[in-house]
Amino acid sequence: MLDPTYISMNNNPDRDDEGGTERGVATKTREKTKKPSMYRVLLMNDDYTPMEFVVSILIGIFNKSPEEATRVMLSVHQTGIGTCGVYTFEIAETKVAQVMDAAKRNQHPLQCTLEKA
Ligand code: TYC
Repeated sequence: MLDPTYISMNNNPDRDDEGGTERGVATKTREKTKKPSMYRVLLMNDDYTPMEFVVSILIGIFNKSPEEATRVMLSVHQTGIGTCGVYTFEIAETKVAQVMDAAKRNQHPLQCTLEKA
């Protein structure tokens, strides 16, 4: 999709074109930049990972407040699955890896995945 880009010329009274004769607004077209695809990071419930560990993951990796982290953790605990956040692919992939690494290091079976939003 083409879309006009406005290039400021000498119709701004605070600028001059050094005695030139340009008038008005020049336009050129450019390819519109595409919005990146977004990905949901999902947390799965299990029977063994401590609630406090899940809350600490949501605070430390997903930048949630303690209150929001507790709300998300309880929702996952009650429903089986929940969204930690929605990110571009690279960020979502990094967060999943950080969760899986922390779970492994602490010997918890916590599972985290991503899906296209
Ligand atoms: N169900 C776990 C427990 O009772 C807590 C828990 C919550 C585990 C969320 C994983 O994604 C999870 N200790």
